[in-house]
Amino acid sequence: MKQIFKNVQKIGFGGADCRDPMKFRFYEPDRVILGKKMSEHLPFAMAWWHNLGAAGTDMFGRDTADKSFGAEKGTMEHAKAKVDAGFEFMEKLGIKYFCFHDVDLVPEADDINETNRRLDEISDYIVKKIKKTGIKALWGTANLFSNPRYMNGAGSTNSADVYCFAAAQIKKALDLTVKFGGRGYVFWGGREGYETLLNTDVKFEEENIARLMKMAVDYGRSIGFTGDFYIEPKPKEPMKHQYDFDAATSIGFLRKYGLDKDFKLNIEANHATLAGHTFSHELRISAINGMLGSIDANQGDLLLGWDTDEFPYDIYETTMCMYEVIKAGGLTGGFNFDAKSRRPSNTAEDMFYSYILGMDSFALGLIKAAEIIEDGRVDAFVKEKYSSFEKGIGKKIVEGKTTLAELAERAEKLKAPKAPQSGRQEYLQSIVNSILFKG
Ligand code: XLS
Ligand code: NI
Ligand code: NI
Repeated sequence: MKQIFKNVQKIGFGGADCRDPMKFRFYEPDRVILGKKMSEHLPFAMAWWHNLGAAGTDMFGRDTADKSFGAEKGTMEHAKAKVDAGFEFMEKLGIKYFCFHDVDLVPEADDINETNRRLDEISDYIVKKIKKTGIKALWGTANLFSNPRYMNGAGSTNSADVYCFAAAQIKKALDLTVKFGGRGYVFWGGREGYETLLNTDVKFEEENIARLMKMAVDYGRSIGFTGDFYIEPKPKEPMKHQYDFDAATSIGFLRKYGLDKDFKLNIEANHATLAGHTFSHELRISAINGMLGSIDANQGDLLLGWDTDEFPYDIYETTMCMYEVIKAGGLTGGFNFDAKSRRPSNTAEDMFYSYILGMDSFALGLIKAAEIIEDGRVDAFVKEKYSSFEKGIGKKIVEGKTTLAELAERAEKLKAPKAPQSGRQEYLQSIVNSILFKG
């Protein structure tokens, strides 16, 4: 078959000092870290929409990159060319998974029956590639936000007919996810939110979203989907208020509607920062609730208040992310690069440089997180910090063997407590720095 990225060979490992831009400096798939191969710690995925679709258009200007891959855009030939390009791209980088929306795969037709026919055709073509390469879907999803019919929401719409279209798209996207061997299925509530309470019944909308998710679970299980469903929290954009604001909000919602056994969370770094949290915070909240499923690996710009979807390069962030992931025992999903090259990075080479940067940033983060854990000082400090709850009255509190009156009695006897132990934040940050940077 004709190569699309003729000038790029398979990306190998060059080592930290390597000056060849088409080599990894840190990502060595077979290197064992804490008893597991890097490739198992880091199941990377390509995002179909950004990598094969987004070509630089923004609110102020049109495409800067050529993503026609030799075919006319908007045709089934182009849809197939994207498949060819995508699989060649993933093979060259050693990426084993991809993520997709239904309408990333084919041009959407006016009639949903025709869109579904196109999806059948392209998915047969994709399955052939899957069989040849072993590359599978990490997760699939339905785009329930671009089409004008979703202007008032999908699960939260005021139109029962639009709700049916959302259901139809989810049904088809679940079929495709199963067909592509997907590990998960994502709900990102792009239009599930509101601008003003003056025209919104929040309670009703929330309940209707839950009903749609419940039906999706029932249908998924009925066709043999054994993976996880995920909510991908995001606080705003496109809507002013979105129902899946952050991890804590989404977990509360899932528990309220009895969806917590089938759902986990897909945490996106840039969404975490938009919610006013750190990426690590969102990962920790998910993990302690048994709901850390998958990650959309990108990075925002703290000076900008929207989802800039940049390729991650901040090693402090990737390190602290991997610290959380390792502690949580890994992901059932993986690391989807929901990221796009910057608008002026408009060549095919830039597509590769972007992924090399992202994969290397997470590989280095993994190496450094393992070093922090093996070093042990941070863990030891945290354990020691709470040690007053390991004995005496502290132990009784934890075991639920005391009363408010007994605690008050002890306080009265002590008259005033000793100052609690220092939090030592700066000492701990300096340990992390000493592991990250060797000078
Ligand atoms: C948008 C979301 C989106 C989801 C998939 O902000 O990140 O890309 O990951 O619908
Ligand atoms: Ni995302
Ligand atoms: Ni996003």
